[in-house]
Amino acid sequence: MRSQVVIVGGGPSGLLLGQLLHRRGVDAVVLERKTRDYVLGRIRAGILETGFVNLMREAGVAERLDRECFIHEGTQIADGNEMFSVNFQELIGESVVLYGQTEVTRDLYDAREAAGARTIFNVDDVEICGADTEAPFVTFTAGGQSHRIDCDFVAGCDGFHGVSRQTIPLTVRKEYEKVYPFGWLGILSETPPVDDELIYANSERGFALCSMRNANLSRYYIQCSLSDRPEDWSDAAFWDELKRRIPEHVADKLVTGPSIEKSIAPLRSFVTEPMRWGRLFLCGDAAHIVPPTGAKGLNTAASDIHYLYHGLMQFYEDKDSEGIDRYSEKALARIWKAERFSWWMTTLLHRFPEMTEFDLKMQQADIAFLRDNVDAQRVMATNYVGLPF
Ligand code: RFL
Ligand code: PHB
Repeated sequence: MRSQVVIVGGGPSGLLLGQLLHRRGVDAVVLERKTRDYVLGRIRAGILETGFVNLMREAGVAERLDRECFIHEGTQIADGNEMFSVNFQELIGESVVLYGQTEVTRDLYDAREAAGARTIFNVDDVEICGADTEAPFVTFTAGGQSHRIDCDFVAGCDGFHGVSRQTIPLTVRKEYEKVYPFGWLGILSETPPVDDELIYANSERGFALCSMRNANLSRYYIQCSLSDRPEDWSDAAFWDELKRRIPEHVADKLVTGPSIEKSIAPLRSFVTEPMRWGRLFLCGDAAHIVPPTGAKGLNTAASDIHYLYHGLMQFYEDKDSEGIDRYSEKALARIWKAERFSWWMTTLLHRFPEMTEFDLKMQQADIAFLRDNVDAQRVMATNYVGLPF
């Protein structure tokens, strides 16, 4: 088999790249380890930056997104019983969009199928070979048979646990990592959201986030211990704990109900450099992870895809390799800023086990400064809505 590009991983990064390339006549096969239903069952991101939405439009897959998304002009920050808003629209004239990652992925799979583009599910033993030569190829097994696809380029879009990053020799690759001493326990429930906007809450009992998917679907998170398991938390225990971490006047109007999904995510900051090795390019979670506090994970994937897509088109249409040669440098410049912002929001809002009284005072001063200072709010708004590509 031959394909101009092989995309390893059929999550949002791989699917978006595949769709953009397909629209411009570049053939790209997607290899996915799981089934489509499995990928669609993962509840993850909710907040999209304008840059992400624009890429979905460019890929011709934003029709439902434009119709069904919710525009969020700002967010609420709670500190104990106090709450204040950071209004992005008033501060910098921009907003973010709420549209679940599940829906993004569904739209991309639907478009891929409608276009007749090739996706191979349930692949195993993926190996990326000859990435440092002019003639790379990818081998894998599917349906009990071995396969080989020769290609011009490989896009490693296979998430944090994928094989693409591991393909880059340790002598070339440098990894930067910070593991946080807590996780997020998240639930999805068919209840109306407690507020029109997201509420990021710092409390003495730890962080909480009130988010949503639509008028009758809420998404809530609480900071939890890394040793907790979802089954340790009954729905009643979750709701009790959430109510104790958000301001009383918000807790009073919280509508509770049975959870339809419950999961725990560990929190990590991670970047690998470089993001390119020969003809292999890493994109999205394969190259970097942020803690979810700044809502940046999927959005940093989008900027990678933007740079790689334009680089590949420049190569195929203009025979110019400048875009792909500068891919890693351009992508990393933006990623480190998103890493800093996500780390800052995480540090601002969580209780760390080793926090001293001094650390607590610093955190309180940081929140008070944000509450009282319009320039501090503008800095937060600028980062939250997303830096330009
Ligand atoms: P994914 O989504 O992990 O997809 C990778 C795909 O590759 C497949 N795969 C392989 N396929 C073939 N061969 C192999 N060897 C393979 N190994 C793996 C996997 O099955 C999978 O289908 O990575 P991608 O596409 O880079 O997308 C990244 C995003 O999923 C991620 O950054 C976001 O979900 C992060 N995130 C958020 N991002 C935001 O921008 N806004 C948010 O509001 C937001 N909230 C969140 C989040 C992530 C969370 N969790 C669970 C970590 C909230 C949470 C709780
Ligand atoms: C979500 O709705 O799942 C969500 C929203 C904002 C975040 C993280 C997750 O920062």
